[in-house]
Amino acid sequence: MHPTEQAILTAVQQAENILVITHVGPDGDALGSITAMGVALRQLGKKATLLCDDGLPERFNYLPMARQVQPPNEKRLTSYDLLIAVDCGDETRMGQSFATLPTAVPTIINIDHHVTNTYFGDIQLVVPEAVSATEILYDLFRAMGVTITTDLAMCLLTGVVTDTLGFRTVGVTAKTLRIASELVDAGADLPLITTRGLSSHPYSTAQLWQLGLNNMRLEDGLIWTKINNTQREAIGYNNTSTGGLVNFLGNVNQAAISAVLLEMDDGTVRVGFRCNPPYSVSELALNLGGGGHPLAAGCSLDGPLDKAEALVVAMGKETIRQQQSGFSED
Ligand SMILES: [Mn+2]
Repeated sequence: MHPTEQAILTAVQQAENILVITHVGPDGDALGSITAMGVALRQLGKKATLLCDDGLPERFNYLPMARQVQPPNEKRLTSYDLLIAVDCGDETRMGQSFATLPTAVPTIINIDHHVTNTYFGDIQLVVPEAVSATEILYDLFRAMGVTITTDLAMCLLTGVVTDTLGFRTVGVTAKTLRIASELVDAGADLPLITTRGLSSHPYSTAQLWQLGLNNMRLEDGLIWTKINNTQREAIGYNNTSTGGLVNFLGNVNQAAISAVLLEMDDGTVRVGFRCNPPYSVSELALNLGGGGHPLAAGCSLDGPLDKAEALVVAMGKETIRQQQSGFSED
């Protein structure tokens, strides 16, 4: 066993009450990871509390332990022996679930695959090459002797399928496919996961696309759009993600980088970035106080929306210029 895996196993064995937190505005990998960890800890005879600021969207309610994934509430204990953060590039991604903890947790384990991970915590299992946090968890669980049950396979495959957009992203390797096939062998329902994790969406998401596509602009390789708070509230869209719109825009042939700005009710602006190789958006997001992966990243900016837009457009175009001059030197 790798020393980091051994350290995680020891920390888990020594802990009684374990807190697991995933990132705000959770995606399929965040939710697959937190529920997978919950199922694994339960199998190991541990008590686990699963926290996520924004709860679990209904389309992921097929996940085992889905109902246990909650925003911080009275069910939370006053102290925990161990905190495991999954799919979080930095501590702020854990949101209020972490920020409002009444007492500090003595040991923090950071399990993640974001290239911008800050290596927070006491034990770090950060694997940027992994296509999803659940891909890391698969290897970890195997090393820890956790049995990959059908329940666990459903959680793990959900992360792999959603973060790779159905095995379509550049990081997908033969190993990813081998893990996926192991998970299907263990009983995971791939068509269900693909439908619920990637294809299905509420009408409000279609309305968000309608608004976003109406406002879309393309200049100097940057394609972007914005949705203000009034528009967002009018359609009842209460998610911090862009509902796939930023991916759609990122695949416009004439665009190098795409950005979608979403104004939230507290006045902050959530920004999603996408691009295709050889471009990268992780540095751009990091420079704006966020983080992510080379081809998919994001940040949260202070309002007002027009000011945030001006910043994103200026820095987005500058990123494209700089990266293009880098390509021509090679
Ligand atoms: Mn992820």
